[in-house]
Amino acid sequence: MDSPFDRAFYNALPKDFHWGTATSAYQIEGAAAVGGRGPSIWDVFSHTEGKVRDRSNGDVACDHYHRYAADIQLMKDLDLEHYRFSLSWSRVRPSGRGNVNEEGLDFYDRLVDELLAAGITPFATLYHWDLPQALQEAGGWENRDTAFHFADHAEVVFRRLGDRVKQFVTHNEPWCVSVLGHYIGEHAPGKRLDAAATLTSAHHVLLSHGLAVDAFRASGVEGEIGITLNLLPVYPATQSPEDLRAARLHDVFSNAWFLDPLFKGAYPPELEDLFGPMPREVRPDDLAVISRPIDLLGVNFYSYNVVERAGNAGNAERSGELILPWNSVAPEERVTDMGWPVSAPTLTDMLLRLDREYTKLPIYITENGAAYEDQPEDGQVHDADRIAYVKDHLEAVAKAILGGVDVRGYYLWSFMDNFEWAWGYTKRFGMVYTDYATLARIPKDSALWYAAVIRAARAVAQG
Ligand code: IFM
Repeated sequence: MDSPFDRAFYNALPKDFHWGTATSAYQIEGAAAVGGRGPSIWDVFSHTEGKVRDRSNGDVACDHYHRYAADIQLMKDLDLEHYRFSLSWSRVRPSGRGNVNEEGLDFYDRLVDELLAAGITPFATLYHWDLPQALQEAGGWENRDTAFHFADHAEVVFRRLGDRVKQFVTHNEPWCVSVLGHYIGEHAPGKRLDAAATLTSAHHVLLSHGLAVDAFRASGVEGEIGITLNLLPVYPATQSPEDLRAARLHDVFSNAWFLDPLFKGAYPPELEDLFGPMPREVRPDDLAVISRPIDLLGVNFYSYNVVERAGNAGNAERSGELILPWNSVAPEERVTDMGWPVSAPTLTDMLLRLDREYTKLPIYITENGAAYEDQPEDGQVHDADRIAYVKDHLEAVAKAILGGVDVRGYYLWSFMDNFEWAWGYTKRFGMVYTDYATLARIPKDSALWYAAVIRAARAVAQG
């Protein structure tokens, strides 16, 4: 299959651009009760009636725990060069603190060795939402101690994998941990409408990030560390002061809440307009820890929004029961199977803005992709929509690079169809199709297309 890009596209990218794909532990590993793994909040949540659309859970998922070698062989066959995975905290430390489970660490050791043997560079996420249940029972992310337990856990991982893994992110999408987990209730631990818990959990996640960065520096590991945020460009429907204010508040809610403390050492004042006063758990000295210098920023990107002011409570947008002071009016002529509007140029905008307003650090697109209703036909999956989505977003990345943004890599979400949290197995994000009845993997057209893109990029880079 020919690459759809012209030479100018490849020439825009740095020669060692990271071509990769991404997954997370709970979404693919399965083996929930194997090898000494302790339960996480997602085991408990997914086994609670009414929490997951198709009543499924991650007990088996893609069974990657047992099939990792074949999965890595498939990655190699697809010419992938980089792989972002997450570690299950409760596989490494079943209760979140105290005893380390050597069998759990051994799994990640084998995974990393197998990747390196296949010529694929590992990129590790330390936390992708699966908090050990024992820590939740002690208050979860609302308890300040959890931040310190996370840093201890991170240190164990650095010591064990840091000789071979050279890039880490502490957290994946703190917004989801806090808002989906403590306000909207769609994610574990499933708290709803608790503004104090929402602000406090977000703060402790950020604090734990800073503490883990300190642990990384102290470990002496030669490598890079950062954090991954899910960012959403927000545009006002008109230039009226009311719509501009609505867009600003939505931006605070989705982006500045996390970007500001990390890169400016302060929370945006408008956060209080949304959630009320900052709880006392937010200690002023914490901001210095949260804003410790990092080496890279991970950006997860899926969609965008256009908003107008909410005229009154009756037509304001509801998120859970949170009455948000804006109405979403993004055009919906092109949406994914998640219902998320698609507009790749908004990714360019977001990257240019990060460079302008927040950081000159290397940026990695640690996730980008789309769910579509894929169906195998005679052993093939023709996912033209996904190819178009990824192509447009890669072009948007190249445009940002030409605009001066230091983007170093792209990790397609996801390597294979997997457990999509509250949506269970009903949404398919993979470039590889997972047949959940047999657990067979079928590379979709997008996987073959992406492999061709990578091969062409390699040929250009080699001159
Ligand atoms: O599947 C998730 C992933 O775990 C985090 N980022 C968004 C993806 C799609 O919803």
